[in-house]
Amino acid sequence: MPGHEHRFTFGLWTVGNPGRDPFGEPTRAPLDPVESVHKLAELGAWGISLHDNDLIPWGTSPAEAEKITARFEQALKEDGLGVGFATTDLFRHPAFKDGAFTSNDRGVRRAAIGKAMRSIDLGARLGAEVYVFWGGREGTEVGVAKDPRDALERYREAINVLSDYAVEQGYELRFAMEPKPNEPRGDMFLPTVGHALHFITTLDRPEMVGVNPEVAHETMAGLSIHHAVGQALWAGKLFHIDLNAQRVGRYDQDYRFAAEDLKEAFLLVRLLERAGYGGPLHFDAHSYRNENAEGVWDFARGCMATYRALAERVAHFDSLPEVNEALARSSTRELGEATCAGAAEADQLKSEVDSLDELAKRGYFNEALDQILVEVLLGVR
Ligand code: GCO
Ligand code: MN
Ligand code: MN
Repeated sequence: MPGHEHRFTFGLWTVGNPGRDPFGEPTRAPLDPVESVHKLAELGAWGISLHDNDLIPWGTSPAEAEKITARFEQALKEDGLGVGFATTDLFRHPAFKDGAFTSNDRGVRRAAIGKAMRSIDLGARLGAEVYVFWGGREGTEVGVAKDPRDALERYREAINVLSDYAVEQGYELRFAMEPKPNEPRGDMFLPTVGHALHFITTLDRPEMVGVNPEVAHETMAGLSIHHAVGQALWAGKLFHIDLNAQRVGRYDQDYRFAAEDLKEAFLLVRLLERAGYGGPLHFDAHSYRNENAEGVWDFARGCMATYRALAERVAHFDSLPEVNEALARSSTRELGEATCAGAAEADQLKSEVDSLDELAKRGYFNEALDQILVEVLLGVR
């Protein structure tokens, strides 16, 4: 069983996913958040994450909300579970149909910021360390209806106001932007990790804001999550991560971690382990729709077991002498060395152009290196 050192977390909406899809009604009964806490603790998770309305359904009276929150706090305390991240549901209410922070309607934008403020209060109370912004409805189907420059300016305004708010309240929260290319909107703003990283540089408090990349989201865009997370780490901006699985070119599938593309999952785990990423390892996925309540917990166990198995395979891979040798023949570590001493070397660099024909003769040993990786993954090496 995993222990707290792994910092595995699950969203209340992930294990609580009732199996609804655009073609069919729920196939599983709703799950009490307190029951999710107990069950996840039993399975060895470190914590949970939540949207405001996962815990407090929309329309609940303030008195009732207080009761629900206190009961939930108590459950977390009893089970020793933490809160990985908190976030705001800015996509379910019909008023958000044109966007939340980027709705064309100023009234909706103001209410969206207010809802996020209330939800930040809740997150801080529950001890969340990260506050996530996933732009569920921030986007368009009809491009002509929104100038993307205006939309990004409003997005920026909202994050600036909310970061000021969190600081003024004395909350120790860091923000993480979660990019996604589409679904539910036809095209979403901040579609990839790269877009989000640039957006962060435009903020008033860039040091407070990082990214929350998700395996499925980069994969939907046909991109490599390994590269996306690499760039986030390189920028010092990997504040959180959403782990799941997805096939390229499909609808948003949110499968159990590493249920698809084991090799990319291996590369991702290797990167996280080598980088010493210490944040929550959050599974933002759900059980297949044809599972019942029992299958949900198979799903949760599976996510954690696969992460640990991949981490074990990674350690084994890196311990093999033949891997060391293959990496040397691929010049993998040479990429870690500076290329030159600067423009002062101009004459020398220009003269080295003449070595290109000779340099073209070498191979990079990638076939052999990748074959070792595949055999390690298959357990035959
Ligand atoms: C999705 C997203 C969400 C977010 C969550 C927290 O594709 O629906 O991944 O699950 O992670 O709303 O912001
Ligand atoms: Mn997702
Ligand atoms: Mn997510």
